[in-house]
Amino acid sequence: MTTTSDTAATTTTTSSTTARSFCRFCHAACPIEVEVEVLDGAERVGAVRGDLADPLFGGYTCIKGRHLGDQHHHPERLRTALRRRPGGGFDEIPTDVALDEIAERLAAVLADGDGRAVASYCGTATFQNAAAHPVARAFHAAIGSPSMYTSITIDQPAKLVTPLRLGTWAAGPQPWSTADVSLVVGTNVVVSMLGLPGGPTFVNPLASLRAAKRRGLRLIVIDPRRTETAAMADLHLQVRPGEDPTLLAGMLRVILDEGLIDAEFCDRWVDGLGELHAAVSTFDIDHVAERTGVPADDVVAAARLFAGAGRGSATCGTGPNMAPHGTLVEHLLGVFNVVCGRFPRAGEQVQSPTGVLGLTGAAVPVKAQVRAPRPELLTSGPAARVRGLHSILGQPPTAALPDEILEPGPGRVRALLTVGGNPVLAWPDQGRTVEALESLDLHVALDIRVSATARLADYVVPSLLSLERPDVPTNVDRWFEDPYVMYTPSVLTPPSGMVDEAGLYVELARRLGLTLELPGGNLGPEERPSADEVLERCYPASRVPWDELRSGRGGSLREELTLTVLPPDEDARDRFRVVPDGLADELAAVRRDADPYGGLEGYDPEVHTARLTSRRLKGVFNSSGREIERLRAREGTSFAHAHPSDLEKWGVADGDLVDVVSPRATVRTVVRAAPDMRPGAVSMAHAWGDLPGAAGPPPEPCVLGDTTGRLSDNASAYDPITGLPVMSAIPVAIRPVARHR
Ligand SMILES: Nc1nc2c(c(=O)[nH]1)N[C@H]1C(S)=C(S)[C@@H](COP(=O)(O)OP(=O)(O)OC[C@H]3O[C@@H](n4cnc5c(=O)[nH]c(N)nc54)[C@H](O)[C@@H]3O)O[C@H]1N2
Ligand SMILES: Nc1nc2c(c(=O)[nH]1)N[C@H]1C(S)=C(S)[C@@H](COP(=O)(O)OP(=O)(O)OC[C@H]3O[C@@H](n4cnc5c(=O)[nH]c(N)nc54)[C@H](O)[C@@H]3O)O[C@H]1N2
Ligand code: SF4
Ligand SMILES: [Mo]
Repeated sequence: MTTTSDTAATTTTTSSTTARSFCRFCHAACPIEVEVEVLDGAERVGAVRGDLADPLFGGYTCIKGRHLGDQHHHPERLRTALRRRPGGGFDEIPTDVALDEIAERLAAVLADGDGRAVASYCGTATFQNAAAHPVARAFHAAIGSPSMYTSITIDQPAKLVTPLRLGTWAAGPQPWSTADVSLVVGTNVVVSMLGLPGGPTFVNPLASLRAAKRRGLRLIVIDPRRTETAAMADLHLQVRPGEDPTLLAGMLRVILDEGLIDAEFCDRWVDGLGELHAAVSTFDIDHVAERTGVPADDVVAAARLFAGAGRGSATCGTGPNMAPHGTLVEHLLGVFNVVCGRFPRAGEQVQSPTGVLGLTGAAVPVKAQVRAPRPELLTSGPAARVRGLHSILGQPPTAALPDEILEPGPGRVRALLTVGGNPVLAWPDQGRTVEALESLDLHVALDIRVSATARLADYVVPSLLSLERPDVPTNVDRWFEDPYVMYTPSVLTPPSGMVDEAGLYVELARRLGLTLELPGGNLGPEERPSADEVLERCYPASRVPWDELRSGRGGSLREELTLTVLPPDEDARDRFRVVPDGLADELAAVRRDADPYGGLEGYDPEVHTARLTSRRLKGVFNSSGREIERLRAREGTSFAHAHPSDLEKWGVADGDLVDVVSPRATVRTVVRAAPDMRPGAVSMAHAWGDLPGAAGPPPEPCVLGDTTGRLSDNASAYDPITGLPVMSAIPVAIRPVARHR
């Protein structure tokens, strides 16, 4: 195995040491202190606590992070590779043997001449390993395969699209720490830690929000649920799920009608204001109020509060991105920032838009000017074989992957490496997903345990976990508003017979005789680099030299890394385009149609009268965590939360079993009366449950829940640019289930 590295703990004596590291249970990278006990030569993670000495996070952790030990030493943790037996079930085999066989079978697929046939799906765990994506990309380049899928495209793929259609500000968004107002749409940072640039910080979010409000921040939240974040809001618009396009168009109309824009900024940098005004002018306030369920006065007040403030951005999370017209919503939010000129100007201090560490590129001088839209990039990437979709910025659409596997013909995806992801529970349209996974010629899963997806794989390869490898926080590097840097060595000695997400590709490349062209130099098949050497070769442009990074322990603030925005080039001519091709038509369709479900097969407005939204739970991370008893105990199951008045309407009581019926499928769970929900909206967490039918009828109480992904339909209604099907604001009926006792 290549994945060895310096370790901070000793393995020889019976002892206890404390290592400083950062948590990677989720993306948020909270700095931690990890007690490592060594008993008879075996290391065990003891207590995990927040690093009180950290200058930014100040010791924040959540319940998941504090259970990192349980995750690492879980009895179900996979310690050797598994190979599917012809008759069903798995045989344990040495990981080296599994990797040899996998490489051989990949070579056979590649020998047929089409690199496209070999795909990867890199799930959330790959985002918590800085080396994973650069190495996976190099592997795909080496085999000539554009089929490198990630969970980004079933998350907020509109975030790839908006900059290409609207344009970007080279100096990034205004830092949230200087905002007077913050407009937050369909995101719940207090639970999710989603640190959208320009929006509320993910660093100790509740305390940060409280402090910001004390200094005068006005918070506007648009969410059908009175979330933990909405509870902090000055103005909470409890929108009907799926109706944000109408609400935002109505608010933009108010801003434009009342001339609340930054006229000077718009003159200099913005094209299409007149077209925009015309496109939103049909969204009269009475229509907006009726359609969205938000009182007209609140719509107007929110528009005035946002546009009337001096500084502060609008940001959008997963909820509306996954609802119908997700790219439209994300674009309109971008337009709020553009017309109000909410961007840093020359002389202001900002972090580098490439991240404090500059991990994702050299720290270029940042200028106060627009980078032009690049709409041609929406269709110039490799074409999908279905639905007229394209890879956008190197990201092929995951929601089309099942069909790429199932559709016969040249270019069919025949082999899949599922790396740190759980398609069976997390992809939309579980029925189609399972059908596709079962028809692969080769399916390999790299996981820490036998997940629902791994159960369908031909090989399951045991993965190293976070405390067993060095890392830098690539996910959040771009989100820090302070010049904060951090590195962790491997806290534990990496167990033998396991690889990490990058190591899998390194091992396969070696066996296939491939050279991986990494940003910091080639990695030849003869080399056996340490995990630290791989990391360094992935990020040669780090603004802090690697030796210096590695010699530090814990996070630190580096004032010298702060950047000052430079004036624009004198001949800067690029401008934002607020109404790109297709936008006015899409807005007109929103205004015209009675609901956003045109084309959704089986949809009946008389039957599917409720709208199912998603939520995150503090105790679990997507499908990860509920295998850990103390985390599962906290969450219980994935309840269907709905307003008490809805429960009455459906004839059910808190704690009853219900069927949640979408036009595509049904899931069963326990209903919970939730006064924080808007009537007509239902809220469930995703990625619970199991393979369809695997668990039989749910026990009572239904401890393992069910998976909402089954309710989506990939094929009949999807975003025409991103291919994302309806994954939030899913139209559903709620039906009581006869109790079996
Ligand atoms: N209906 C609905 N569907 C959704 C969403 C929603 O809101 N609603 N959200 C979507 C979003 S935003 C996302 S990002 C996707 C998530 O999609 P996925 O990334 O596919 O799902 P996860 O459950 O995060 O999968 C993580 C897997 O990695 C394993 N794992 C945990 N730690 C490690 C590790 O260190 N190494 C390795 N190799 N494996 C590890 C876990 O056991 C698990 O099997 O789901 C999407 N699906
Ligand atoms: N503890 C924990 N943290 C996580 C995760 C987890 O599973 N657990 N998952 C991680 C992942 S993969 C991601 S991508 C991020 C996501 O981070 P967020 O986007 O903040 O995710 P949620 O907390 O689900 O917040 C989505 C919100 O959108 C609202 N919503 C749903 N539909 C609509 C709609 O149509 N309109 C409007 N206006 N609102 C709507 C929901 O009520 C919910 O409050 O969280 C990450 N963090
Ligand atoms: S929020 Fe929790 S799980 Fe995420 S990094 Fe911080 S401690 Fe870990
Ligand atoms: Mo996500």
